[in-house]
Amino acid sequence: MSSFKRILVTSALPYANGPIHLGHLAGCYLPADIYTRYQRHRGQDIIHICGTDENGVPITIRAEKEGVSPQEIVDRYHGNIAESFQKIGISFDNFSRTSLPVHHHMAQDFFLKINEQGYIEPRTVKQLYCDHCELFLADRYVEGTCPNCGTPGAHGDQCDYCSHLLEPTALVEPVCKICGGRPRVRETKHWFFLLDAFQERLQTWLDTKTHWKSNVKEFCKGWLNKGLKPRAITRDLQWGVPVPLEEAKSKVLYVWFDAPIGYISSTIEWAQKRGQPDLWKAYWLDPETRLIHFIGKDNIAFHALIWPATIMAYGEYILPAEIPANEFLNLGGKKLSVSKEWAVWLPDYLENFSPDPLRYCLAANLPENRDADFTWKDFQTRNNADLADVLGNFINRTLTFLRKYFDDRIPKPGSFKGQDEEVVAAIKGAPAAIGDLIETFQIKNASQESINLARLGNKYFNDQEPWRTRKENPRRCATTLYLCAQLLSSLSIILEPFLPFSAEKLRKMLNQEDSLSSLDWNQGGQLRLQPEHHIGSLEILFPKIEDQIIARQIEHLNQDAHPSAES
Ligand code: B3M
Ligand code: ZN
Repeated sequence: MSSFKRILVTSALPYANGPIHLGHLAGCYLPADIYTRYQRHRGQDIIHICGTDENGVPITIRAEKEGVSPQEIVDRYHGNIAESFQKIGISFDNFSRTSLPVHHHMAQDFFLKINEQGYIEPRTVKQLYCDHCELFLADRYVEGTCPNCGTPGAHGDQCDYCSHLLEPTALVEPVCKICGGRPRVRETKHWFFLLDAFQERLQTWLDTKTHWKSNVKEFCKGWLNKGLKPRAITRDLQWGVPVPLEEAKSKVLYVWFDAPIGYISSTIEWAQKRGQPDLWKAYWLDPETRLIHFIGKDNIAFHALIWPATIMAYGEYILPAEIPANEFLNLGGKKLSVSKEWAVWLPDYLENFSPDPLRYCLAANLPENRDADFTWKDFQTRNNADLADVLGNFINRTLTFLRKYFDDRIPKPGSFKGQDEEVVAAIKGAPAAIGDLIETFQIKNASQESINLARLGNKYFNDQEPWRTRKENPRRCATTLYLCAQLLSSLSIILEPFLPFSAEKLRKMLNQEDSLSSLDWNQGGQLRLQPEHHIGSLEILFPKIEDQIIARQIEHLNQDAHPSAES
């Protein structure tokens, strides 16, 4: 397990144009939260920074669809998203929004500085224009067949299917997303970031990232082999960060130019809220800060190439040390799709279930190296088998036995032998074994290693037969229950990053009221409960989820979905 002077974790800023769905959680927010909670409990100086992405076409399209202002859309969904993240236990240190003045200021500062450095130039370009809507069609205002993979429904700036970045004029048979009309090509002026000027420096920098995940390395290699090209970073829109140039008055910054700068502006806001307005500088200017961007694979180009080039062009801030991009989470074997309403929304989930079963089900099935699939049946199985029958059962049988035969107290053990030593070794080794997996972003395996501690506990309980030794060999029985209780104490710390709500309840049941801020990860490897320690009251942490509850969710999902939700 390694330590750093400080760690700055960011997770991708969700567009404030709709609720969070399970794909978002599995893509970056849940792994980022598990990683951050773990590092916090090791006493690592770490902050988790995020916020809503409130500029650009994804917002204005939603506003036009609903006939309301963009401000009304971002106000509604900033609140909706912040609340559902809080309820599912994503523990950000700051959750800002890119419509705030602090962000507009930072994004304009970036544009002006990079412009002064000579890495931005104006160009007259051909753009798609809709005469009917009297609008230049950027990004999601136009849709067509992707020239790269042939999938229809590609946006003007990116194909959701192959993640390829596009220019609207490259689309095959483009149509205006507002009126369905055929746009025509018209000239307009935009400002281009000279991304190609950074080809060499990016290649040299990426060559040092040999340990990065192959999905990120392969994607960047593909782009660099094709040769980087200048990219337009302004748009003919009213909503967004105004371009700080007199001759660009009617234009705003392209949302993907300003959004990653939102990581910095959110950190500035965090420092201001703490009453230490300069504290953000240590996180963004000190090369000893370890910057980690948690993202989904559709954001690799922006985070591993364009944003680092932007930082290089600006010339002061640190570059990302890690970009553990996840693949996609599918739903019932089909691609999760907001437009086709084939999604499980987090607010809907939270109305019917508690947070930890979903945290665990997603953590156990994260799309770390390949796409994963969420089904309601799998969710029920993970809850009923792993959480209720393994973890819940081990908690319940140990604490009930202590209640019935040891007067709610931790017994004094005899000498350890055979299987006892195995249990002691498993406890002592847990923090390092599971910590190493989390630190190398193998969070799915880490979740399974953690629940295996409870599996070991059940096996030990069964093999030792305390119900028999209670009469025949009380000393042996006392040793068994002493070690089962130590395993529970270890689990109440080791499980905190994955199941924060249940881990807290378990600590309470063990009468170990460690506050979250004083939790020490390494104590998960110690035999912490002293003989005679009095345990607290018992509760059932993981009620079983019945078939009819799941059937209702499956029906609800199929009812909402457009028939076109493709497989
Ligand atoms: N708003 C989310 C997306 O592409 C985008 C991420 C910005 S991170 C700076 O779905
Ligand atoms: Zn139109």
